[in-house]
Amino acid sequence: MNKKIATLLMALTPFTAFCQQNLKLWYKQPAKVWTEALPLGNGRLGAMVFGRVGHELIQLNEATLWTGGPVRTNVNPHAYDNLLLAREALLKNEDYAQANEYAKKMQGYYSESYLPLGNLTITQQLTDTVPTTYYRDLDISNAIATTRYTIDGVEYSRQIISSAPDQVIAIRFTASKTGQLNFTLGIGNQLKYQNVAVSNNQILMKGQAPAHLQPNYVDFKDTVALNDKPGCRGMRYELQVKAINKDGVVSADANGITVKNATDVTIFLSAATSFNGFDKCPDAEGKDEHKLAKDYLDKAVKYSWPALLAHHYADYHKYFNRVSFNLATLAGDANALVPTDERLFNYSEGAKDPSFETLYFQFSRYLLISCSRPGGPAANLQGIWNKEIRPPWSSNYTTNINVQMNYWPAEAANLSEMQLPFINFIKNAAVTGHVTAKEFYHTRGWAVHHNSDIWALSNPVGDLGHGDPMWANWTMGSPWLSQHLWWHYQFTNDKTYLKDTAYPLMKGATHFCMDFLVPYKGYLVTAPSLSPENSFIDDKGKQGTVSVATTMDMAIIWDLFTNVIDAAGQLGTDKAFRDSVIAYRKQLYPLHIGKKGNLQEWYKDWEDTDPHHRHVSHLFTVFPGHEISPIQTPELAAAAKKTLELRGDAGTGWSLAWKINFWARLLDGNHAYKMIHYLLRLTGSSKTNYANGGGSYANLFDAHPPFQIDGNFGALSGMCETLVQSQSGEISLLPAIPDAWAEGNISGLKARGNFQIAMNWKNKQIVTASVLSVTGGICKLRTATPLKITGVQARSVKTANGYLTGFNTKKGMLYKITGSKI
Ligand code: FUC
Repeated sequence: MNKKIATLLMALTPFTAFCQQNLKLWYKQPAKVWTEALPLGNGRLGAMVFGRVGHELIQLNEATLWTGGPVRTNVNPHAYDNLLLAREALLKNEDYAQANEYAKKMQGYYSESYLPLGNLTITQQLTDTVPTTYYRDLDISNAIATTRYTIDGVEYSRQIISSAPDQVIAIRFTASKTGQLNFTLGIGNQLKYQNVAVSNNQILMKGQAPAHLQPNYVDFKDTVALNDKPGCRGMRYELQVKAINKDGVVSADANGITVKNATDVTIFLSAATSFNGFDKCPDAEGKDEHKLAKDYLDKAVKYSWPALLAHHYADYHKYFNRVSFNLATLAGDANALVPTDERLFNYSEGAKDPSFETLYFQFSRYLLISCSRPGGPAANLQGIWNKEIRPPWSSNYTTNINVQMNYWPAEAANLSEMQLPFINFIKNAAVTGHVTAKEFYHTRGWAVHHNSDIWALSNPVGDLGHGDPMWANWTMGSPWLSQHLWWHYQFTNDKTYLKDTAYPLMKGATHFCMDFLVPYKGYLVTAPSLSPENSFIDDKGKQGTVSVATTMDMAIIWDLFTNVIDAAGQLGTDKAFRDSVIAYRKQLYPLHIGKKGNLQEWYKDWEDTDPHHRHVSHLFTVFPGHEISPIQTPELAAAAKKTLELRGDAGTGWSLAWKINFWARLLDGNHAYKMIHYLLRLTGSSKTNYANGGGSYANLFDAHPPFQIDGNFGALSGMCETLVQSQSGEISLLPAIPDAWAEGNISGLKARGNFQIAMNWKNKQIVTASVLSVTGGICKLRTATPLKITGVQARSVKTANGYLTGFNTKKGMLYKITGSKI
């Protein structure tokens, strides 16, 4: 961001009487379990800080440390023949069971897994194990975790950061009395590893990841071992630890680093892997992980703690400080004095705590800045935080909702750069997906299925017939991923990016969809087709999953076609292609309202096997799509609402988060708010629950359960959607503001067209607001009451749904707005 924009942004911050809220997660006791530990990250190096007294545990991750290597080609030469057979079974015979069998024969291999880097332990020699004072926190306005305790009159303090500018994790350990620090540092991992002392204050751990690992749900007994079979060996990794002491004595051997009689010690952790891109063998063609880690470390150790902090804060604040959000609260700052676990418990019990909601909002922004940085891999199912050698669902990328949800809030919450790793992943997936499209479907373009990984796997998973087609064979990855390519353009107005990056990829996904669609009874349909992970009861009373033209398939394709038509129009290019997409879009099997008044999920108005299923895939049309809206398509919006009512409010963490977005788009802020409450229910369970266990852990991580980060990001997106929406060519201010948020202010939210919004509201109506037009263009605002725009001739026009105020903006100009009562 240039200086001028930064200055203008400062001016955006509205003046209010609210106290600046205390953005900390804090606790009165150490973490017993991982979901009580506090996450730090610089996009690449992740740390989970337990804050223990005598035996500190810091669990570590490096974002590129995965099993496996580049994807194979020609994995299933029979796939295409079985596609034709599945189509015949579906379109000629309506034999869904038979189609299911053919679909199994269209499968390739499973994805790989994301791995932990290891554990750092700090064993401290203390005269007592029970401290007289104890405190730990995560300060999300500065991205720093602190643990403080007093024993025998000595206060010990550990502060820890994961620095993006210096690419190390740094821990400053101090004692309030001279020479009282006595501890040993150890490092270990569940992977095979070897520890070596490098010098008298430095050790390193090196190891290698397995060349392949089956997902945990496939073979629970499989042991994790280096796979030496011919071909590409697994990824190498290295962790280097160095202690810099101001006083006392430090020594090191292969077992660890020992510090004696010190007062102030800074510990540096540097790590790297041999990962060298999705298409390079991480062993034979890998990077020099030792040199990478050493170079980061050698550079960082030259800096003092204050210098490290200064670099870290400057970098972090650049992103985090873009948005401020406050809600009026009668409690003032009192709730911030309650420890976060208790606060979450009170909230679960129904306590009103608006500043907890804004803390959660900002925590999700914190998480995105911490787990997704330009140049690194996309945030996976657990962001970058994983302790398991065989993580749930491989901690990979699931493309039928989860990985997209990670990036739903990136643009609106003013963290556009954090979406770049995802865009890079999509680019890679288009490369492997091109081969998949050709080999499995004989189509142009690129195809991606249900799961992917750092290698950009794109084939249908299932190990050649062992996966259930209801998830394994889902085909709509490339069109759904393409939505994010388009959003990034819509929010940035970057035409060069549109022309060189987004459009060619979107066109490739469009080619795949055009070729995959088949004519059937006067329409273009998908066959085989799935509504992710859900099943139906057909006309004959039989349960099925593989069918024709599910609503989600048609909606995702409609979305891509609509976006690519718009993109080609904006670039003034490809007229013939654009015309053909328009013609295809007209023939898509349309949306239907079912007998219960709901939006139909399937080709026919079949019953659901599980009416409360966690996936509400057909409402892609409402969010993240925009085919249905209460303003433009009120009948369909009513049907979507009915669908949500029939589905019920319960679900997994991500399902609850999705429902916040649905209700916001349906302009029911109070129901959206109800879902926020639902998601912010304290749970300690890590036992997989597919039905109704969704909630939040004591460290505010989302609980599927188990932990999945998508719910954190989905909830942030939903909160943004209650405040600003911009999906239909206008910017709606406070479109679904809940009663509980009747008064508040926010600055720095983004809207499509590259506008930055600040608003101050009371009684759910705008008092003052401002729009910063970053790149110029027409701005159309929809509000409940008329607006005045300083220095601009603009009239608010009354419509059936509030007022519309349109005006032309100039690049870099800030427009001040006042609301008026009706
Ligand atoms: C999809 C969901 C599951 C889980 C998994 C990672 O398969 O249906 O609930 O979130 O992704």
